[in-house]
Amino acid sequence: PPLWFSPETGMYTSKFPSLHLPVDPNLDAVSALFSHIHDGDDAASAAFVDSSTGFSISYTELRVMVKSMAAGIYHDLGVRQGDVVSLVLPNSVYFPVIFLSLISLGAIVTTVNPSSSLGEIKKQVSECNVGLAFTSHENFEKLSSLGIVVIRVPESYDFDSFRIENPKFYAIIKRDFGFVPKPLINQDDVAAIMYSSGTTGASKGVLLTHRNLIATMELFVRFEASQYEYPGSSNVYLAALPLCHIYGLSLFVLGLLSLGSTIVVMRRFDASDVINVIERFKITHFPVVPPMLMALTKKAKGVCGEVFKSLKQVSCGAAPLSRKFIEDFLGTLPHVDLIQGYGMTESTAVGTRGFNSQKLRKYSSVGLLAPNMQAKVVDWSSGSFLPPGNRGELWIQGPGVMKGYLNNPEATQMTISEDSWLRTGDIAYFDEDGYLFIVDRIKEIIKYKGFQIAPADLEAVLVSHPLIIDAAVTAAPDEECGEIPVAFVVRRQETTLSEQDVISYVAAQVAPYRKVRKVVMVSSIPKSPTGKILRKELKRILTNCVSS
Ligand code: 4UU
Repeated sequence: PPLWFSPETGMYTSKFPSLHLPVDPNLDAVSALFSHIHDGDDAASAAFVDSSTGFSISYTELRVMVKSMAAGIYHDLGVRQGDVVSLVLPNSVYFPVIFLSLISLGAIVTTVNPSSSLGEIKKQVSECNVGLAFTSHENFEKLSSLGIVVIRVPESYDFDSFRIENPKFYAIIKRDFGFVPKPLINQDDVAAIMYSSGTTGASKGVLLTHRNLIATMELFVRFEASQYEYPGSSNVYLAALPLCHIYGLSLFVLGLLSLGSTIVVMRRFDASDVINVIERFKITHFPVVPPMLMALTKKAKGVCGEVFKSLKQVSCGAAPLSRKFIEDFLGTLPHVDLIQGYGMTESTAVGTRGFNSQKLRKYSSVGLLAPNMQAKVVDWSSGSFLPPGNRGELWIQGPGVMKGYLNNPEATQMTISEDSWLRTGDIAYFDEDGYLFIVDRIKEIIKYKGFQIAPADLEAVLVSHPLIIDAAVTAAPDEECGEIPVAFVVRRQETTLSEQDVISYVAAQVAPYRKVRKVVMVSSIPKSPTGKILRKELKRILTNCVSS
């Protein structure tokens, strides 16, 4: 057997030597990050650039801004260690500044997708006990209605103009350092609460510690860059992934900053604009989700190859990438290295990456286990641990794995075993070279364009309708979006409630990406004797509807 698999324990270990992670128990993630940035060339180069205006923040300025902002948040807003603050923000160069300032104070950040509905925001704000939120003008009214302190983050990067238009934010970001007592932060203190539904049920707060954030920085981002032939500081990354999701957060708010790379931030992904941005800013690396890869390929077909001269690597993750998308991309942009990565919110995005993929090009693999990570492939009927070449549920272990779910010991216990294995809910196998392939998902989540949708969240909305007796939600495959949510609905006998009525009802209460896109009226929901929805059965009904 290969060195990286033990038949005795059934354990896969990373093929890469372990990295020494910082041992100081009182190292916080922000200090860990800045410890890698030294005065000199790196400090003068741009950390962030806004893709539409070209406004930029150098590493020197970033360090100062994070300190000023931390002082402003401490003195003017009264935030203290352990307080939970919500970021309901689209991508902007201020997002990372606010995030880092907050966690440097020992405060905890919970990120909310800015397209969320009032109900969704309210749930998260109350579960996390949020007293303060940073948001953009679109969500200002919504958040203010929740009776918490709300700080509006300006769209403008012209300090002189927002000093007048938004003096509150100006005062915070431009504050003199003054004296801010340095809190004693333990690596095991929670720094962020991200939302995920895990393997089952409604979406839950994932507790990520400073140790987890340091792990993603070191094992996912810095390790990958150490495998390149060129220095990480020379790379220009395009940040079009949402910063509120773990994939974007790990890269653009944490890891890449420790390398001195330049990050060009797009407010939102726009395929037509992306080509111009790649050319204008000489983007070298572009992390995407599958629908973005497809859109990029489509646009690239009509464009002269010169435009993409700078582009070295496109990395894709968060959802399965079809062979068709891969082939189409390779045929269109053959000079660009394409790799996949795999991770979860619950593992702080640490998992596998196509590290060093120049050697073996296995495009449909999600890559090799990151350093310091272990895995098992578990046979779900016998519980035995499977050797390379065999499919089973993937379990992973290592310093990226979350502390647990917020206020939910049952869900934590179901997800993390006693000997600290994280059950991923993904079906996978390792090949004879140690490359991981994700082949299926047994957990309930639906992945729409890489975003998570928890069926249980939509089911709760559906059954709140007075004319709906029962409901269940499952995924239908979709070429462009990966999967779309389909609702099975049992309506009151005497009503004329239509499919469109159901779609509109849900759409009014959830973020646009989470809305139900198809409705099937049924006379009952298939359930087990204990009342659990039989999701496999739903999938079977769906396949029959499509084929008949
Ligand atoms: C098939 O989506 C994420 C994290 C994405 C990520 C992390 C590190 C991408 C690239 C990278 O290098 O987190 P969640 O919590 O939203 O969703 C996690 C789930 C996984 O359990 C799996 O079902 O998303 C799915 N998934 C993938 N599926 C994630 N990456 C992949 C992938 N192929 N490459």
